[in-house]
Amino acid sequence: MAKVKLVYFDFHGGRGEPARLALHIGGVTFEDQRVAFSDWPAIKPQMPYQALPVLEVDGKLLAQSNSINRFVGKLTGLYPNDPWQAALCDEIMDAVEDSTRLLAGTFGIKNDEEKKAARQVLADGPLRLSLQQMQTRLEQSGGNYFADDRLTVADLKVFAWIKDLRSGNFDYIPTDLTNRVAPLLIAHFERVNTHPKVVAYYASR
Ligand SMILES: N[C@@H](CCC(=O)N[C@@H](CS)C(=O)NCC(=O)O)C(=O)O
Repeated sequence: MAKVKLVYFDFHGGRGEPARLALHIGGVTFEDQRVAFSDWPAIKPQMPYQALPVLEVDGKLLAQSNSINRFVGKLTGLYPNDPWQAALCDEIMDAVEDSTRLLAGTFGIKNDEEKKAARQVLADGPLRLSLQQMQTRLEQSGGNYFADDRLTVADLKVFAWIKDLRSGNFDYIPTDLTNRVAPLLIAHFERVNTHPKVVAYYASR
């Protein structure tokens, strides 16, 4: 049995959360290394792209969140075998990455008024559009899951993203944005959130 460690920051969300959930759902024993922000500068240079998440498997490092999600999805049975369904799974994970990058682009804005303006533009424009597009893709895949008509890492990726958007952690991103513009994503969020293994995961934290 491979020795697996997931290295990510210490919060429920972000790019590391889908892999944590997938490993938990799949019953894979793993070390959940949570890096304090104060420890990050010392660890950063050792990471392949100086960023997290990073998955360590028997001492070997794998970076880039969606690559980790695919690998973990294959380990846990949460990634489609069918090439087309796998591609749909990849597509939605990349769509979430596009939006994540846009929001991450505002993290470094020091001036609060500038940050407010930038985030309002995002919320009213590209983030809103992306949520609507994801909702359409969900409908086109049958309405319940994004690929393979069952839970996959794609659903966990969207779940973690919607969780982040609703968290209130991002000033000036309205927490009800998804409710207003993409209600089917909220229904999808609840579908994942009430999965017995997801309930058990958060209850254990
Ligand atoms: N493309 C990368 C982006 C990774 C990334 O930017 N991670 C953020 C956290 S979500 C990070 O490590 N930030 C700290 C830093 O860049 O110093 C991925 O998908 O994993």
